[in-house]
Amino acid sequence: MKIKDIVNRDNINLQNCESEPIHIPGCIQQHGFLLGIHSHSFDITYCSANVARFLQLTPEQILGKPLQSIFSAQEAARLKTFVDDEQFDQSQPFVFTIQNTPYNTKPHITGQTIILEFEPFPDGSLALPDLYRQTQKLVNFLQGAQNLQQLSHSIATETRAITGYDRVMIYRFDKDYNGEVYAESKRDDLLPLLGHNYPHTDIPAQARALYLQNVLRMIVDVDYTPVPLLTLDNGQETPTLDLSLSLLRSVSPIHIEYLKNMGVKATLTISLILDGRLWGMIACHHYSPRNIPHYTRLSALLQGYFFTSQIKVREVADEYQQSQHINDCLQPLLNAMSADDYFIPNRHQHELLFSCINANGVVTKLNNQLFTSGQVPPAEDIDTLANWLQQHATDGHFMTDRLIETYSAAKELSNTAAGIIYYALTPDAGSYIIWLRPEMEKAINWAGNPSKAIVMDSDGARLSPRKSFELWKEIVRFQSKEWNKPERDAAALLAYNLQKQVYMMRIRQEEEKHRQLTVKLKAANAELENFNWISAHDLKEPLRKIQVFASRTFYGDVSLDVYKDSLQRIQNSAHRIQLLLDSMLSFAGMRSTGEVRETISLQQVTEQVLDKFAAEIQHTEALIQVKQHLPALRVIPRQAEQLFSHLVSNAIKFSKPSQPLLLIIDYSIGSASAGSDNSGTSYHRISFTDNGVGFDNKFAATIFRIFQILNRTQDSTNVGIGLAICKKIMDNHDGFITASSCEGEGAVFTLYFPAEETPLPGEPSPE
Ligand code: BLA
Repeated sequence: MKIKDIVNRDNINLQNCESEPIHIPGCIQQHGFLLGIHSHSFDITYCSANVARFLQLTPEQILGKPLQSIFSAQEAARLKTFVDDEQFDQSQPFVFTIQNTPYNTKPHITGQTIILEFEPFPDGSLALPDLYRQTQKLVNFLQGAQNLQQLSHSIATETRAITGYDRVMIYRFDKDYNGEVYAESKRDDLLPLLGHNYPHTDIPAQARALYLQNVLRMIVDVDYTPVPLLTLDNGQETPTLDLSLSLLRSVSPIHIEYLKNMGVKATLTISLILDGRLWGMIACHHYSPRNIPHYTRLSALLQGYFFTSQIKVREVADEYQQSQHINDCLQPLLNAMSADDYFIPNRHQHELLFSCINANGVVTKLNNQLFTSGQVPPAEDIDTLANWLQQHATDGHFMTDRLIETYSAAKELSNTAAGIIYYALTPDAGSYIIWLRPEMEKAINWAGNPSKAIVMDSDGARLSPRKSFELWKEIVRFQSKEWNKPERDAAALLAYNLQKQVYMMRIRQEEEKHRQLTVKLKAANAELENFNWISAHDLKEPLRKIQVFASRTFYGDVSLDVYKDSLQRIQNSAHRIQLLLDSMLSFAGMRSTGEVRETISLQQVTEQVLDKFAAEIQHTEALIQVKQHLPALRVIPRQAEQLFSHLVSNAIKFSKPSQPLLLIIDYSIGSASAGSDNSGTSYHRISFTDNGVGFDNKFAATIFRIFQILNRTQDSTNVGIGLAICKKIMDNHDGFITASSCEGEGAVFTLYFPAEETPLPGEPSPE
């Protein structure tokens, strides 16, 4: 039967190399040979074209033959046992002896083929490394290294000592698989690569996937000529042989070109795998061809395993230190929060609020009120950003160190908000917190310009790997420092605590509203009771009179005089009922709702009122003085006028018959008198001091009740509604009125208007 090779001749170039099927090249490196054996029949189905160099048998003499035709029956039986077990102890070299030459053999199975790779022992021996010494050293590194980087240097140095490569690097990936030479040990005369960065394209995704399966690879001589794999041509489609786990696998020609451009002749690469992800590699370079014995490879592998076992521990230790520090800052902050229900309104300037997670500024919005601290963008930019976050962070959380990637306006915010952590505090847009970090210009030392990693060849037909590995500095802009885990956790904890505060605040505000409502309801109830009493008592009295006098006119013979007198009395009573009903209606109509407050001058109001009473004032020779100019306040204009009218007309009404009225209107600002419920709050005080009849001071409180009449004057129009209305008006203005007097020596009525309306925290300030 004819023989054919299975070489993959797809045209691989730099544009399609991301999809190069590197696991099925169909050829191997030339320092060993390969046999493929059918796992059931044990017939030889594949062999590398160079078998004759090792076995003195041509492919034609081997292919299709049973295994025993090459190996002794005993060796063939050993292999069968291995296949049945599907177990293979990697630590022991699987030594096949063919024609009295021992070969280091790596058997493994792919599909229905057992792949046997044979390498002559490079130094002709099976020398065991000094494992005790190696382990001892590893333990010393462990104790001596302060951090991961120091440990990396020790591992690089020791791996170089064990393997003898010219350069050994610990190559570390970032989250996008760009890499950095994190630690390096090298021959003195070589230029250092330490700190150089390489773009992710240098090790494409399929290569990284393969290195997760196959953790140790060698290129013995980059100038090798690939050796084709051969199989019998049975006229069917050419098969492929998966060499993923193979050691001799021929390497991607692009990577070979890459190494040649670097001047490297041989490599050894060991995968560093952490939590199923490629964390990095131990990359060894040699500037002449190099092969190392089986046990030396295993020793190098041990370095890799030891190192990866330490990465997590070291990272956790580093992280622990950071979180310890953050916790130290967090605790006083949380204490302050639990001590103050209005922490943000009162203490949003607390520096720890942003410094504890190493942010440079923080923006908090609580019930639509904005609080900022540290370095923050202008308010209108905050609003736009917050709206965007509200729409895009549908789960109420967003975090980035490159806002510019998702938010186009971020460029203008780079000096405050290149990176952010956002938490919504309520489902609506009214409450949130955003921590901010400015951009951190970062210089990356690329080995060559990464955007020119692929350059056109001189003939333009093919692409070739970049030839320049010279230092190329890139300045990365519009990015902040990354938010690490302890910082992210602390932000989440703070946001959670603030959320609780916001909800508590809302509950308290609801409570306060209800409390105020209850007070109003109580007052309304008291009024109603008064009304009841009035209708039951005050109204009944004139009604009864009407009945009495009306019946007098119905029955018996009454004289005209009596008749007239009765009619007169009926008319008086009806008039009084009319008056009482009018007063009740006007009082009931005194509601604060619906009437808009305006800033008006109370001085002007007073002057208008005095004008209104000018005739009476003149008539009674009353003297009314405004001692201190009255201020302009936010009041309901109609009610202010009513209020001042009542107080002036009251003073006139209750002046002493023997002495003209002297009424002094005075103004001051300050807290309410000590002992009052409202002491401590600041008020505009307007007092009306007269020299009239006054009243017994025991009525100082009840005087404001509706239909309270203290001084039974001749005036039948007085139903005792004026002061009740005054009180009502002051209630409507969130203020109050007091009265005091010494009977016969005049009275003082004082109005208290709140000096400043302090809004509840979180509520918009009044218009
Ligand atoms: C493979 N590229 C690799 C490997 C390394 C690198 C370590 C693993 C193979 C090995 O050598 O064992 C890259 N080697 C480096 C880097 C340093 C180093 C960065 O020593 C730094 C000091 N390579 C390119 C481009 C492509 C490419 C542009 O630069 C294609 C888009 C491909 N690299 C490529 C391929 C492999 C590879 C296909 C797989 C080689 C194989 O295993 O067959």
